[in-house]
Amino acid sequence: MPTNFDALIIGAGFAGMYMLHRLRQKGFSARVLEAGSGVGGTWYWNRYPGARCDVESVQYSYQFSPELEQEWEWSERYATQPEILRYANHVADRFDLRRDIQFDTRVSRAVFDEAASRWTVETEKGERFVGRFVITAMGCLSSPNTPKIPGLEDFKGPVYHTGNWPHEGVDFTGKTVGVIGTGSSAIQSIPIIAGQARHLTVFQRTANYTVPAHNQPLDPDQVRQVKASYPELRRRAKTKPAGIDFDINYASAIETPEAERRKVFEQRWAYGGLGFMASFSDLLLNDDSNKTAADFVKAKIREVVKDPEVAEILSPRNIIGCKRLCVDTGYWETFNRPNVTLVDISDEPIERVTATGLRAKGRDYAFDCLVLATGFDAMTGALLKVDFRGRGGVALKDKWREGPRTYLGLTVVGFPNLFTITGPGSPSVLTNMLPSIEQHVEWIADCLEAMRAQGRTVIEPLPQAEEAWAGEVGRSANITLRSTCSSWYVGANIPGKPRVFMPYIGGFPAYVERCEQVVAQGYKGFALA
Ligand code: N01
Repeated sequence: MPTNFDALIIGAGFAGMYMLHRLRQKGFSARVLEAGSGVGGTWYWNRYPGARCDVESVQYSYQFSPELEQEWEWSERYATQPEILRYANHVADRFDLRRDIQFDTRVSRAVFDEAASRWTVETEKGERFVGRFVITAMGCLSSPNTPKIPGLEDFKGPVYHTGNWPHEGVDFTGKTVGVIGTGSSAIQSIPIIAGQARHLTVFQRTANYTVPAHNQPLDPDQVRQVKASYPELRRRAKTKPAGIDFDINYASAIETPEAERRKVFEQRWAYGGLGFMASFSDLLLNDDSNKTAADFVKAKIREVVKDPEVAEILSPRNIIGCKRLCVDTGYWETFNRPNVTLVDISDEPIERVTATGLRAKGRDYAFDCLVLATGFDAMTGALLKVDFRGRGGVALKDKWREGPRTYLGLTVVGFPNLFTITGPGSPSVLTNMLPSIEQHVEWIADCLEAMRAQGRTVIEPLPQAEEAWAGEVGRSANITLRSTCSSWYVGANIPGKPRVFMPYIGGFPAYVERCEQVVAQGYKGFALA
């Protein structure tokens, strides 16, 4: 079996699959190394109950193939995890991708050989592959965070992590369950777990904002319309900061009269979904504007949750949209159920997990099973699990000790011929991941093609280009309120992680324009050898 390739791609989620397809189209040899036993990345691992995408299905899909767009039929406004995984498998089959994907293969180390200008990639099983280029497609939210709660290993029952859920599923019927965390994964899974469990106790450290999904089956007429006008939908989406075709209201919330403002929020609430944050253009720029939206949501919580004390605990104290907004189906309502208890641990961490449950705020709770909905070591976690060694044997984890630094979120000084799809410093998690992935994949494939045409074999960003880009990522983050709270965007959920706002917040259109300018100016900011 060959072990020498033009490119080695790490990960067979949406990024890795399309990267492989694109490189093949351009006549490059490539091999994908994937830790899981199947394609799908995020959608392969995150099989917790209620998992679905909160970007609408007709937008959370590939656009590189009009035939694929036409033949695939989404069934719901927001696709479930099983449906998205079926889609990923369909893509793998349709484009005959599996023959170049090696499954059950976790990459542990990648070393750049300066003399040969090639990477050697090692796997946990001790296999070695050589590639001119290494392209990471490992996802931004793919390294599950298991907090170091004392005693976690003492618990006698099963412990499940939402980000690494058993493939056979879990039936909570008749069980007592404890859930730790109230982020997106918890907010999606809690209503379903509550519907099965004898009793569910939710441990909440930070209350979160969530907006109703109003999910529904897609109307066939609507699907026909979308299919007839996909290019137009995609074009519109690409003009929006998040790469999602939201209707953005460019008015200021605080400057809009109260009655009118309320009407706008009500309309957005009734429509549902992440577009709520586009109710007004200054919700993440102006504290007073933000407060109008936050107060609106808190009033909704009080309307739904019958026990005023519980409603108060569920009401977030930070600004709305600072942590990633959640989208739910029946989340607040769940706390009206007699079999659900909410425990506020904002002022005191969980003391310890015990053999039979856990101890928090001086009280013991007993469970049959425990669910950690505790998120991910975002954006850098998966990358730094691989021991990348660049020029002079320098480790990526040392280079990024003070936080990640990249040029365009795609390349790193000292790590030639390494590309990071949706890497830190790119819009990635602040956008619809699919168009962001496609834009990176196409940029990288075009770059490799241009290098081949010019007889170049090594590409590396210049230190001043990386420095300038890091400055721009930081400056744009500081303009918005988004960098002000303790979110995974800034690494605050991982003890000891440097606090750096990791994604580029300047918006998808501005970012794409910048990437295109770099190419038009002869790969400005790069040294090509
Ligand atoms: O993770 P999170 P997630 N003790 O980090 C709590 C995407 N996603 O898996 O906020 C007690 O948001 C933590 O508390 P705090 C989406 O981008 C998308 O839910 O740090 N609690 C928090 O409540 C999302 O943002 C979809 O104070 C602890 C929770 O665990 C991202 O993935 C669906 C704790 C973690 O929330 C991550 O979401 C799901 C401790 N020691 C996810 N440690 C879509 O629909 C952590 N927590 C596309």
